[in-house]
Amino acid sequence: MTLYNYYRSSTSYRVRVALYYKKIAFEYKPVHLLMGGGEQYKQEYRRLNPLSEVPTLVHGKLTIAQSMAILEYLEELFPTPALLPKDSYLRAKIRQFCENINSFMHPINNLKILQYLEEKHTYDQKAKEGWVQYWMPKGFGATEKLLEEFSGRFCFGDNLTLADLFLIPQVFTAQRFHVDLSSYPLIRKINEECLQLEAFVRAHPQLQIDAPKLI
Ligand SMILES: N[C@@H](CCC(=O)N[C@@H](CS)C(=O)NCC(=O)O)C(=O)O
Repeated sequence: MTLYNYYRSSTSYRVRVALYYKKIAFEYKPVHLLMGGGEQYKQEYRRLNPLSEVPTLVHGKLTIAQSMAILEYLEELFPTPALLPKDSYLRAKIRQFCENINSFMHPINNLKILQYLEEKHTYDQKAKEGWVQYWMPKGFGATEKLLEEFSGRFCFGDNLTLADLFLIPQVFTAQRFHVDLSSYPLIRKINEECLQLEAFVRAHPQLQIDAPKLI
């Protein structure tokens, strides 16, 4: 398998955790989202992903985009260790949780949206942070409510699920934009818990081959 991705892309981070957690060997192909106007726009990459986004998984002759679709594919091909429980209601609630992040929260902080605000509406870094800080808590509020009902050691009980793979990268992005997380004790607790796990350590943005070196 080959994963086209970018070190600090939260959607890429989700997939990396699954690959490490399920111990699936893969080749890491960096797609730099900023260099030279963004490698995601190169013709060669657009053939794999016409939306010009990461991640994209290539498995032999098969190409899959959209992190949720990739994760469901990996779960079906490599069911152990499971990232979804057997119970249909819980599976649906986990997908609801993931979609809150994927459909509501993530697009708000997506690079191309922020670039548009900068280019067309002259947003500077502070204004972009204000934008993210306005919207993201609405999603985290709904997330915390779900956690009050379903969480244990992790988002849904004591087993790791897809919900954790969506939450932790979103927290990473929130921290980049200095979103105040003090009102979300469960989110913070689960974030700390997950960051101890080997799969999250290995998938962490700062450890990826395309991450800038910290001096
Ligand atoms: N819903 C997609 C979103 C993918 C996405 O937006 N990826 C971002 C990085 S986190 C991206 O490639 N952005 C490129 C850009 O905005 O130009 C998924 O879950 O895979």
